[in-house]
Amino acid sequence: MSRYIAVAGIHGELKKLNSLLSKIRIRSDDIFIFLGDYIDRGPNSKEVVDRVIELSKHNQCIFLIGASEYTMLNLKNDKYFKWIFENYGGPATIKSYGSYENIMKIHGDFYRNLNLYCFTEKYFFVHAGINPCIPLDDQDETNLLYIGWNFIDSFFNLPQKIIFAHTNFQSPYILPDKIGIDLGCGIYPQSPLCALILDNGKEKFVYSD
Ligand SMILES: [Mn+2]
Repeated sequence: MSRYIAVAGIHGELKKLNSLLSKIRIRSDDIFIFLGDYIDRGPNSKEVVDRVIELSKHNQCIFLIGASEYTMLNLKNDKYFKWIFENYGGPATIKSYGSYENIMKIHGDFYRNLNLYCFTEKYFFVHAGINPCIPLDDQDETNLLYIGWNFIDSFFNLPQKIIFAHTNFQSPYILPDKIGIDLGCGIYPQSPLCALILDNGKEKFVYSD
C-alpha cells in the first residue's frame, strides 16, 4: 500500500526541503501531498518550485495551493492581497524570480494547476482548514486558505482526519479530528520543515535539520 507524505509550507527554504527529503527514505510508490506555501519569506522560492516539480517526475505529487500562492495570483486586482504580498514575504519571491512577471512566465502552469484540497479514505488535506459554519461544498478559497483558530477550535465529525498547515505550532498539533503540521518553516530560522508520513494507519513525523 502506498504511503501518503504530507509536507507543510516550505516558504522558499530549499535547504530545509532537501534536508527533509533526504531524511525520508523515499519509495517509488510514495505519494506526496504538498499543503501549499511554496513561496515567500525564504530565499529560494523559484528553486523550491523547481525541486517539487523535479520530485513529481519520480513520485506522484499532489500540489495544493497555499495562502501565499493565492495572494500572489490575486494581488493585481486586489489592494488587500497586494498589501499582504508586500508585507508577508512576497519581496523574497520577486527577488528569487528576478521580477513579478517572471513568476508566471517561469512557473505559470504550476501555479494555475494547484488544487484547493484533496482527500483519501482516511484523510482530508487542505492548506488552512475548513470553515465550521459552512457546508463543505460551499467553502470558497478564502475559507480553505486563510482560516485559523475558528477552524482549529471546532470539532469536525468527518470520515477523514484533517491534515492542515498555515497556522504554525512548535510541534505537530495533534487533535482527534485534525493534525497541524506547520512548524513555522520560513518564518523562524530554527523552525524545521515537517512531513507527516501516513503509512497504513500509522502516523509518523519527519523533520528537516
Ligand atoms: Mn505559511
